[in-house]
Amino acid sequence: MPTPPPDLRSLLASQGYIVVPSNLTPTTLAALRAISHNATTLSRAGKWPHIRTLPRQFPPWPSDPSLGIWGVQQLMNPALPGHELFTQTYFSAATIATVKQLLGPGCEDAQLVMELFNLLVAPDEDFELRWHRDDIPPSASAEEELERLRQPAWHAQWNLALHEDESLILVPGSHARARTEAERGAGPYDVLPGEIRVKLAPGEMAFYNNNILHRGAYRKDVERMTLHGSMGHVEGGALRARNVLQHGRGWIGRVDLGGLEGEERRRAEGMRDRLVALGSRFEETGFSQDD
Ligand SMILES: O=C(O)CCC(=O)C(=O)O
Repeated sequence: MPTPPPDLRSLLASQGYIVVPSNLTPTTLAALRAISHNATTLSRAGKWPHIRTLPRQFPPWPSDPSLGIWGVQQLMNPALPGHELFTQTYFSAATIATVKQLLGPGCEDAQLVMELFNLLVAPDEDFELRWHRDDIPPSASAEEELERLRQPAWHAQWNLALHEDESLILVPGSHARARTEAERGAGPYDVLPGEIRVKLAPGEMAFYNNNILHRGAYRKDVERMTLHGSMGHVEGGALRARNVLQHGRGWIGRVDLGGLEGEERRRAEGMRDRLVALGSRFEETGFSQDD
């Protein structure tokens, strides 16, 4: 009897992360590497202003790359060369199918919302992110953490590695509980009990709960090109609005879906329109974290 496919939603709920194949063909993987390399070169040369700059961990990032960069933002912005393939990759059938499984039984196209698609790259200097939860500040009490962690995630977030990547460090299970005393007392870059590095081969994706305790450790001499995306559910409302819109909003309505066809195109248009609508409802979202 064939082995049934793993229940990805249960696995994500228990571990806080999962690793799955992206089903990218070798040709698409090579093409994504080429446009990612080009986007990184433009960013380092000051010709693409939407970047993650050193030494800042959270948005808003300045657009001056002179201290170095660790990411390129807004891959689906039609002003970025290569946006067509980035956009096709974001809306790919394989990603949509996994996201729907993770968002729960009965999740339909009409409930999906376009969110972010960025690129994380090897920094110009070795650089580490502090332990954090994306949308809960470190000042939160245990009760406040639990209150937030008990709410449904209303989105799926992933890293899709174009080269081998083991930069993401997390504590499995920590998305479902408040920090322990040891975690609260630890330094920003300390080794935490139970931490693991998420190891991805080229073409693999890690989906993770963005409120799991996690950090990043990046080396300038280790190639990194990892697509960093998220997709939401319409029920996410204000919770997702801040998470997504703090990364900039001018590009959203302009995303070019001309490279998609039929059913895929209609689904993507609906997703984009729902993000535009979210932006109209939440004009001032502020930022999730202080840097
Ligand atoms: O580099 C990574 O994979 C993690 C990035 C991260 O933690 C963040 O953007 O908040």
